[in-house]
Amino acid sequence: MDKTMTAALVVIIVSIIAILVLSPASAGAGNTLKAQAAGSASPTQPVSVPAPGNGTTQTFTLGFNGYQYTPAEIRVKQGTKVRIEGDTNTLVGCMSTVNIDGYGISKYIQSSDNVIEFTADTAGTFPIHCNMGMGNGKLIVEDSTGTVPVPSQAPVVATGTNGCCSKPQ
Ligand SMILES: [Cu+2]
Repeated sequence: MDKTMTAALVVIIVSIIAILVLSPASAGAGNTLKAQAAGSASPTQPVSVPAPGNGTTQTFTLGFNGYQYTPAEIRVKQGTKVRIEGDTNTLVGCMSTVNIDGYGISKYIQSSDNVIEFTADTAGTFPIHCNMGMGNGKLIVEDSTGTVPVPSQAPVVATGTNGCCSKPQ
């Protein structure tokens, strides 16, 4: 009798503990899953765009996949401070020099100095390319209405072979 009572009490106590422990845990797991779902959805979205002209800094890592820049497009709103960190593992050879037409940017990317910073104060589409016109990148700056004005310059057409840019020179 005593053993049975004790066993019954143990079962009840264990059950209560299990309910107390598992309930918050399962709720927490649910929240974690939701957070992960929200996080995993963002890479499929376009690059996040802050409110225009608020001076927010957006940071991008610019690399080269052997054919074009990654990301191929950098899209921001007018007034955003843009910080581009060049990937020195892939921006090699002629790709070490990153030019952004219309912003007067021509930057030699090296491990000791791989940052390009500017304020995207002019709306439009601006080609990003190496000194040989390769990389096929774009800086796209939306104006305050979310519109991108007609490109101020014709896109640069790559004329060489990709091989030249994939090896250090
Ligand atoms: Cu190149």
